[in-house]
Amino acid sequence: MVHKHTVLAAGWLTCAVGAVFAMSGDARSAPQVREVSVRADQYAFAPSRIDVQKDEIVKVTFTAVDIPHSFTIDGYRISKRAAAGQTVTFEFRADRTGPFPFYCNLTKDDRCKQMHGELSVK
Ligand SMILES: [Cu+2]
Repeated sequence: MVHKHTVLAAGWLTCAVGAVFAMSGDARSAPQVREVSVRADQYAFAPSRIDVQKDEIVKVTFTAVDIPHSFTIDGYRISKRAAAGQTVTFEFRADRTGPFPFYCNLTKDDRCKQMHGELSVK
C-alpha cells in the first residue's frame, strides 16, 4: 500500500515537472497571442479598430449585445456570427499585413450595413 502511493506521487511529480518544462519551451518558440474583445451593439463595433503585429495569434472574443451580429473579415476569410446576447471566441494567425476592413454581414436588419471597423496588421 505504502509502495503504491509512493509510485503514484513520483508519477505525478514527473508529470508536473514535465508540464513546467513544456510551458517554458512554448513561451520561447510560440508566437505572441493577442487577446481582443469586440462588442457589437447598436450597429457599431467597439472597438472599431484593432491593431496587431504580423504573425501574432489573434484571439477574438466577439459579443453581439443587442441583436445577432457577425464579425466578418474578407481578407482573412473569417465570418463569425453571434446570437443576441451571446459571445463567440475564435482565433487566427495574422499572417498578412495590411488594413483589413471588418463588418457585419447579416442581412436581416438593414442597419447592420453601417457596421464597419478595421484590423491593422503591421
Ligand atoms: Cu449586425
